[in-house]
Amino acid sequence: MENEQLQRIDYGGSLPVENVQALASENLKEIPSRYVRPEAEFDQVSVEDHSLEIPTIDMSKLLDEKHPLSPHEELARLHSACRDWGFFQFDIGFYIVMVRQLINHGVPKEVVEKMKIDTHEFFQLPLEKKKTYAQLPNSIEGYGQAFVQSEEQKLDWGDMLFLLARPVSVRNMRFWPTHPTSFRESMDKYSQELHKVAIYLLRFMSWNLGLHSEAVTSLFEDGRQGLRTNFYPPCVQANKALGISPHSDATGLTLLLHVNDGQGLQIKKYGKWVPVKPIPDAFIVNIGDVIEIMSNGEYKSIEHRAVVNTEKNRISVAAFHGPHTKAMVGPLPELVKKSPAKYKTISNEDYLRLLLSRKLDGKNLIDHMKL
Ligand SMILES: O=C(O)CCC(=O)C(=O)O
Repeated sequence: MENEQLQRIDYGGSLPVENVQALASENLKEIPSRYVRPEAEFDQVSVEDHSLEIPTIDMSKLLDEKHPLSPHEELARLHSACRDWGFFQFDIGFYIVMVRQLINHGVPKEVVEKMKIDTHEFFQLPLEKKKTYAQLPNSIEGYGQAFVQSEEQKLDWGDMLFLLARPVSVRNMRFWPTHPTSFRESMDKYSQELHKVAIYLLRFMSWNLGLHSEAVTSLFEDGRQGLRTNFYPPCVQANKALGISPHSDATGLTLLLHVNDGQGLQIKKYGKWVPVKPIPDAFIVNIGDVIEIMSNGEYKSIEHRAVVNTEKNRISVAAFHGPHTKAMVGPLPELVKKSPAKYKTISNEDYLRLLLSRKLDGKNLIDHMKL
């Protein structure tokens, strides 16, 4: 337990900054200068280029050995999505049908819907109530903003609630909202379901990398899962602000859920920002830095960001999956036998400290890990 306490608090935190939802409700004519991001206005954004739509993976083909179409074809599509894009979407509906049949799964559709409702309700609470769960100094969990490391740093137009959800022993219930009353239960169920999905996907990736099926999953079974709910309020100067700064995810695998129908996620491809059009009821999956490192560069994490709009709130839930704390973060030994290591190997604890001492800035963490 002492060790778990250490695991919770020892990594550093984020400086407290103004609440963006409250700021947005002030009828501002202009946003404060710390939120003005020239790159939001001047970086190139690709429009209506169908060749740049992120791939969609059909989970029913992957999961059903008796599917009339060979799962090999879909495995090959998954492999190229991980290698060439680092991003893909899959339909929750297909997944739910298959998983119900395969592992007697319960009621995931309801789990996802309840998660959406409760997340939405949480952000509608009065500010004072939400602040009950505010981040504390030196803690990465709670309600606030993440990765603010200096008073000069530019800020994102969004608030978030970040919780460590797995392993269950690291949960700090201090930050788990009791309003709405079902939120804790919804988060718990959601966390469990998403962990299962992540393990499935990692198993497929192992096969695709020519590894035995447990090569990656053994590191993630008892791994860390963080749930980050993002709230992006409308912004009077939306073209000058960013909801979340460009970054690649430092963990292994992220599953992103759109709570409402707002569009805002963009990925960087061929030097331009490509808007992601979420398909209704789909998870958007992206490869994080840890999988790039473990796959020795075969799979690539990809830079992404979120933009905001003048009209509507946008809410998303990102579920990050990383290896267990005692794992080493480095290219998998089986892969290094085939080609020389392209990344350093360090302990996961050191890796997490490194992550939390930085601001979000493109792929700066992975650049640091490159040999
Ligand atoms: O809200 C989004 O679309 C992106 C969220 C994200 O990148 C994150 O939470 O790390």
